[in-house]
Amino acid sequence: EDMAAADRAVSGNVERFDALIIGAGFTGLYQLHSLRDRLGLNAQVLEVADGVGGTWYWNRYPGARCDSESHSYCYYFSKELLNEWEWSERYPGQEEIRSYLNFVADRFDLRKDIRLGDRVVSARFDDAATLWHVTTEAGKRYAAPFLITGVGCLSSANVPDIPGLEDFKGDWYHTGEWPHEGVDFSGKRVGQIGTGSTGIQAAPVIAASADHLTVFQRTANYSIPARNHPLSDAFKQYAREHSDEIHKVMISNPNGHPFSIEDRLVASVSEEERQAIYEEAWEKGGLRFRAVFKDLMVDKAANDTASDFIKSKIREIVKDPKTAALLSTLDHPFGTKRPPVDTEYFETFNRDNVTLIDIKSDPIKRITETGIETENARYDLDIIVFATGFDAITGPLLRIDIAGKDELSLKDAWAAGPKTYLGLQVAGFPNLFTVTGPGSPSVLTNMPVSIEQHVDWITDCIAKMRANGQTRIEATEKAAEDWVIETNRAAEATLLPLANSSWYLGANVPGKPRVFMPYAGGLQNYRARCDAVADAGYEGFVLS
Ligand code: N01
Repeated sequence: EDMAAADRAVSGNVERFDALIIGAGFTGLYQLHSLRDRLGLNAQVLEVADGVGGTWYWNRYPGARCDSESHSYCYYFSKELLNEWEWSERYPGQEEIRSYLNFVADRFDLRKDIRLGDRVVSARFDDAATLWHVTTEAGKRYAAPFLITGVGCLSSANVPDIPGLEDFKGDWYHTGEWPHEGVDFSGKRVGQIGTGSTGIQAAPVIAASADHLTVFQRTANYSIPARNHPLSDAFKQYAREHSDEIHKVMISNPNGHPFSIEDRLVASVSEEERQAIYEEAWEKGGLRFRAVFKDLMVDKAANDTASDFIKSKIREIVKDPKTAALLSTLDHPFGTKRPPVDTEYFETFNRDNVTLIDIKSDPIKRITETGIETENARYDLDIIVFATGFDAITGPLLRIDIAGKDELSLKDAWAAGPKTYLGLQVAGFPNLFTVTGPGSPSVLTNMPVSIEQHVDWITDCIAKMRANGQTRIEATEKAAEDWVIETNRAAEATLLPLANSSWYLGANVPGKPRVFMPYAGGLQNYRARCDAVADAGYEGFVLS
């Protein structure tokens, strides 16, 4: 009877599929492959960009590179794929990751089931027919019983609402929507707003070609040197031959990276040893720095030792004492905002053509025809770069007009902050799966590892439903409420909520509810929980 209702609901100009997937990044590509090639479903990916790659399609700003090490920033579901692809550097650059995802799209013949260049604007659930109706900007209409979002956590650009931007006579760009032809900075006076991971990567590269770079800093940031380098043949061979072991490390630790957190406390070593450990980690570089002690993210006193070490490094590197002080006056513990990884970021402030402006003490008042005006000064600029981040995690979902049962909109359901069960489903929105959704570890981890876990869980779930003749799965309100409590509890057990201006909390977007969005209890624990829920017959979900 359901099928009959579904068929009635589908009129001539609605294309019908078994599953619709939004986004052709890491998530969408693997989800399509899994549903189509493992389960034999007729699945379709809808993507706004003119190519695959997701985050790595859009973020073409100067210096764009991943902070995860390349041998871990890829899919592990296929041995063949692992063997066929070779990364060139310790950290993969934007263009190399984009090439990789294009390679994956070709390798698994995915393109024929991906529609590019059209934005999904709405998704509405037809309760009687158990069918999601999806509409795009171009007016295309699709329908499928399952809808899976692979829209990413950091894909909704946040351009701050600064008065006067429309008057600016120069050019301005947000790093997350960078022009494909690139930007020529030579001979230009460039202003950059934002000193997060993006700004910290971009500033050294912009400074190298601009006439002058002015960095507008609201909140100073920690950063660890990346120490990027070409990968040796020996390492490439090692990574290929040990992929099982590397993968095991990645899925059994809290953050999905290919290294374990050292099983020692800061207080368990002498001050001298501690200093030597930090020095060595600083020399090795990258996010591994955070893993040298197990209590850095849970004990403020322990964290202070790492923070102090980094502050002293900043003061050592930056020659001008006033600039050094601005860069090393930090208002949050190390790691409570996503720690950036850099190539010569602090060194950049020793260049003659770079100025740091503290907009905490002298806030930006407006943008004028000729540049940026603060309360106390004017800066003439030819180009403004907004490295101002994203409406993270919930933004990409909420900009689609999603409505579940009884016309309940996702916006209303999440008015006080996101509420999901396991970050995978929202009560009242049957058969909608949100890959790396709020309430899942997502951005606190090496993303491809989290993505593979979600995609595998969803694919297994749909496979089991089909085997059992079930057509609908929905998280219960109670399970979602309990999960919100657990997500809060997990965050409270760490120092993470101490960063007041963190995008993890939504604090970077005015008016956004302040809720710690990702699940901080660790990817390995989260994975075990998801598996246990499935093994218990999808506890907390209602299936029919
Ligand atoms: O964005 P951010 P991002 N006026 O939100 C400032 C991932 N990523 O694009 O801290 C003035 O971190 C804001 O200041 P404040 C990674 O997970 C990964 O840099 O809010 N300033 C901050 O300095 C990362 O965390 C990689 O006071 C304003 C900056 O802009 C996430 O993406 C590379 C402002 C925004 O920092 C986001 O990073 C890049 C305003 N109105 C990114 N609004 C790799 O893996 C914001 N700011 C390499």
